[in-house]
Amino acid sequence: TQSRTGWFEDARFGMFIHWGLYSGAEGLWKGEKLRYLNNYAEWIRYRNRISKEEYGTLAKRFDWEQINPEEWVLLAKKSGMKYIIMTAKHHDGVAIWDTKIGDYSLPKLSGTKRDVIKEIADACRKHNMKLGFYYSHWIDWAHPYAWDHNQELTGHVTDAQFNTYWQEKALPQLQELLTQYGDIAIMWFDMWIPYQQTIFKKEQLEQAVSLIRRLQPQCLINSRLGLPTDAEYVDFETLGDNQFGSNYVQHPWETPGTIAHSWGYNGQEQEWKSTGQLFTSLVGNVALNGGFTLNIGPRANGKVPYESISRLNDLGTWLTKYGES
Ligand code: FUL
Repeated sequence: TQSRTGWFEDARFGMFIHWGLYSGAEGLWKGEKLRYLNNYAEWIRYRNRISKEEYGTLAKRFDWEQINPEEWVLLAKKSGMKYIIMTAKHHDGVAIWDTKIGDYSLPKLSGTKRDVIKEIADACRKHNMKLGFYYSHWIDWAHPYAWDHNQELTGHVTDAQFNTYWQEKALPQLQELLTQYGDIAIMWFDMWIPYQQTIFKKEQLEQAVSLIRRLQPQCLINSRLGLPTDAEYVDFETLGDNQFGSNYVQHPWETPGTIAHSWGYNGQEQEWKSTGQLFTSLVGNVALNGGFTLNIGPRANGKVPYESISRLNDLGTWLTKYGES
């Protein structure tokens, strides 16, 4: 795997983008703040117990005149970042691209022909930026048979039902992402407990690995897929959110961190990290031979909040001056 991961080990710094239907809620639902302290704006459907239909109405808040993914790519470039990980489907189960698997996608819900995944892929190609996709393979609140880890929204799901979700939605959507948008540098999965404690069977996760290896042999797979971390399955480790370098890891690794508290845009955000904290994370990860994937949450009109832009500009200025390119 050395050759496959070489660029990633050199890259060190990337941009994570959390942008989806939840961005339209801005951390508020019918005047009510996100329920429970310490929770993320991209979890609002779950936290505030919003029905699938009502949640779908957030699509009306997207301002397609203004949305321009190229701006995100240019911001990443200017900030000294070498790759972008874009949320293609988060836990809410809403595909950001024009998926053929069902109607619950951002383009269909908002009645647009635009495909932000295609647009960001084109912009990345144009500006020589590596692109990866975040795909929530485990949690999908939009599918009745996907596994809700607390079984609060979907209730009990049998193994056979879960396999229906896996075969009919997850794998075909992965196939779309891997075949319609050119070279994909990373597939970033998100499961934070070992698969044995979930509904997943090893074979199911292996099906995802073989699909990726077959369709995009250079594409990297992160450890949150949930399989054991041997080279065959995992190209790099994703450490805990906002943590860095706490233990020795044998693979290339990254820490995903967010610039505020939430990952998705939250109009109520009160915990912007300082530029100093972000420097510490970047330098701390790199000093320990890892990488840092720093998240921003653009608004439903595509605009990146000023608080994020100013911090990224500071990091970019410093990297231009002192960093190795
Ligand atoms: C976590 C998710 O639950 C968060 O919403 C976010 O996507 C973060 C990167 O990973 O596991």
